[in-house]
Amino acid sequence: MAPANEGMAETTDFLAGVIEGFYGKPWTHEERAEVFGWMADWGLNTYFYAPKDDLKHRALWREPYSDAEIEKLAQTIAACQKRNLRFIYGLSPGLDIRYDDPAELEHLHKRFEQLIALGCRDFGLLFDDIPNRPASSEAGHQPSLAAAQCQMANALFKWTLARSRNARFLVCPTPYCSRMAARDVGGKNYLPTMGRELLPEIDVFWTGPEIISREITPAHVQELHQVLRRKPVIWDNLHANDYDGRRFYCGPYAGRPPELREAVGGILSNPNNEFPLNFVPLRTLAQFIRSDGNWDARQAYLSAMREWFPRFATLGPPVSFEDFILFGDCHYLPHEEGPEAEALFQLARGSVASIGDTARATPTPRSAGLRPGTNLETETSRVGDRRSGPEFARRAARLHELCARMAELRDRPLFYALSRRAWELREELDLLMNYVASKSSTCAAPAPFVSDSHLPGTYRGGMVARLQRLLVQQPDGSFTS
Ligand code: GDL
Repeated sequence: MAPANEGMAETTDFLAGVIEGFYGKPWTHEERAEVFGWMADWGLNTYFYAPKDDLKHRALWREPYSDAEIEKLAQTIAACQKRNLRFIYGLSPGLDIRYDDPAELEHLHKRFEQLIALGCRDFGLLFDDIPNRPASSEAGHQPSLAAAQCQMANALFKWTLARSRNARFLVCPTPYCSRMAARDVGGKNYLPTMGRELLPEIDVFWTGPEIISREITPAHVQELHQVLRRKPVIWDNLHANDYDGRRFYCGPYAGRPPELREAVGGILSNPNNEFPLNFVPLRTLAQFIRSDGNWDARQAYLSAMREWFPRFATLGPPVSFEDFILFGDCHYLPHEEGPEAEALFQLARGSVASIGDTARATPTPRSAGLRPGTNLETETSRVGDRRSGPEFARRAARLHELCARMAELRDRPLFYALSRRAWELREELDLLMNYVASKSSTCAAPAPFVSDSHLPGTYRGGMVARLQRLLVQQPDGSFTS
């Protein structure tokens, strides 16, 4: 790691930090104050306020904040600035804004005035996740949605600059990743129009090839740079979990080489909804921002997990660091498990496949065109191996025990953030361990295996689970019935 003053983030206009930009319950003031402390300690410099479900941020964007809300925001802005961090306020008017109505710009001014009065200096206008209606019905006299948004953003930026000299101003486009751009989300030629018509001082957000990008390369970003005529600022959803309530991610900031830093105007992570689960994601982002060329995401993860570990103090005897890593590896990144979890999965698979006649030969990850470690069930299959059984039983029992011990965590907010996921993991391990043990027992009659704790209706039940079983996703992403 480079010493703190050597990282490129020292160039103060490089935005490095956090965007609270997810759907769901916004963080509390106390949680934000805690993240500001982490960021200041770790050398991150920016917090971007954009919680989708702050009603006044999006659904009720025209309504002024009440006195009580202003009071809370004032505290948050003060706490942020006390740490010397840049506070950027984002507003998302795109659900229903009428671009050709001058009264709408007035509403935007009124909201920004409320924020400027609190000391906020930097702003963002977000047009992500809005209806993709034809430009004619929503863009007024503008020839396209992109042109209408650019005109509005330019006007608001100039208005802001007159009140906040040197204001940083960012826009999130309606197509904010390559997949969306390729499908003409926001209309044809949206990005070239934005590149041409948006004032060059305004920054543009980008999430990469995908909304949740496994990798973001400098080459990818440089291509976009040509179109946008500026370096994009990465809105990084790698650790976001608002799209799947059963998961969270505590793996490292990964899949982005250090050279990416030169190619972008900043990197802001939009992480897990559950605030306490973001220690490692943000710690490793900070390490990445400051690293020299020798970046190793796994090493960064292990060192961040070591720092996070004291928070896992329990009422009873300490949990082992080795088991803690296994648990973390089960909640690693969207597209891959950590190596310890992957090894456990392969042991489980080998044990199950060795029982009865279920062993099948299916394509290996490589022949299916996928990377090893991709966590699609259909991707890897091993012919059963009876020797997997004892090792699986040993490791699964350790993990099962750790999940149970989570209930004893002294840090209760941390436990509450983890409890449903730990519970679910424990339930699945319990079922598999009992299944393997029962089927492997030499004196077992060839009877069906039943678990009293996993009964139809209460286990994997409910409408969502039933709907999920109707379609099967193939390794290439397509669906079959
Ligand atoms: C999105 C949303 C974001 C959400 C994330 C993950 C952007 C620009 N917008 O598409 O609010 O948290 O996906 O679900 O990323």
